[in-house]
Amino acid sequence: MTTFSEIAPLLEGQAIEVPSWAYGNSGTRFKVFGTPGTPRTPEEKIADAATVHRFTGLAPSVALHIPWDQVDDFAALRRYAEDLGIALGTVNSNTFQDDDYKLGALTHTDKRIRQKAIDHHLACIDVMDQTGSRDLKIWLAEGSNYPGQADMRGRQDRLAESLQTIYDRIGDDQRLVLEYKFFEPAFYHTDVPDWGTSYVQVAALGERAMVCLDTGHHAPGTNIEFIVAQLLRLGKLGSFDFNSRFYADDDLIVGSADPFQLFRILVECARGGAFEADSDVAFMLDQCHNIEKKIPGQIRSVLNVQEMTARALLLDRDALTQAQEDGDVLLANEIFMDAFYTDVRADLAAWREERDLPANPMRAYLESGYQEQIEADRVGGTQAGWN
Ligand code: PSV
Ligand code: MN
Ligand code: MN
Repeated sequence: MTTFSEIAPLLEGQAIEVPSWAYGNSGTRFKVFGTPGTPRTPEEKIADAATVHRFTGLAPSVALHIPWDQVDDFAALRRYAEDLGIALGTVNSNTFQDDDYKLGALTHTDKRIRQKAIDHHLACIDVMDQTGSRDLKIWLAEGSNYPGQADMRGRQDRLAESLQTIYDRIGDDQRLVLEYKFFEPAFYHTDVPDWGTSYVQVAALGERAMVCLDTGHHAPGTNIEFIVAQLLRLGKLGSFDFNSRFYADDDLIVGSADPFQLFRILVECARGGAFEADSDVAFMLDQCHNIEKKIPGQIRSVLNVQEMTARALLLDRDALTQAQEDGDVLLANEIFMDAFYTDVRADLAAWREERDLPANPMRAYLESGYQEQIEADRVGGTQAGWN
């Protein structure tokens, strides 16, 4: 049996990066509902991210999206964040909102457009140099809608070339993480649709190029924990974008649609050493809060990850290995499910109190007055950047 006090040290180091865009208004193509108190500036998004960290102790950094979080002085933005007790994290590029990129960006047949997309990534690296960010995260909206529309193979070659130029500019302490997504906005083929393609592309670049696994970017029924195991085995799992989905790229609160799937993913993380102090795996959220309040939505999200992490760490690995080696199918499954069904909420509340954190971060936030304050202060909050 593994006890809660045995896993407490591993929980200590848990850090879940929050996305700046989670604090902006977002929605679907049908409607973006405004939420009172929505940030109007990158600084206000950072202040909200810092608030999530203050109440949970779990979210010490916030990811930026360029140009959604464009400011004149990124060094000043970094100081602003640090004064609030958090760091600026992953920088996300954006090559999906410019008319030039309608038929591709890093894969485009036109050299001028490819260069424009490459230059945007180089500008993102300049930002990282100022913000102290380690990771450049690239998600590409590239692909085609109709068979015959594009030369899929030629696009892979151009992608490799463009990524190489970007990678060559990455600093010694920085990384390039390439995210995959099986469809949307392109519907016939996507240039980086799966972990295999992402792996092939980053493996060709070098050690500091890794795969980003967004939990919402797989076909229904995909065994995501298998992909986690494989990428950890290959030393190429750079980061997670956590969220939940029922149907497509829903970007719902992580752990809300299928907590058991989150548990299974985190079990493979534990198995693969991703919670060890020397692990480089970055845990991030990539979510939007379309109808719920954003800060409570983020608080619930990081708590869901913490709770499932605790349950995954409680898995009695020795007993499980024994049952597996004995070929005891049902016992192995029972041991696995026992960990999943363990209620860790009281232990986590006590654990937080020992660390001067509120036992119930959600309630503490709701009682803090922060929400009422931002709703009164901020008029005309901006959209997340897209919908
Ligand atoms: C689009 O699918 C997406 O949700 C990707 O997951 C990116 O990580 C995110 O947008 C931000 O660019
Ligand atoms: Mn993502
Ligand atoms: Mn997505």
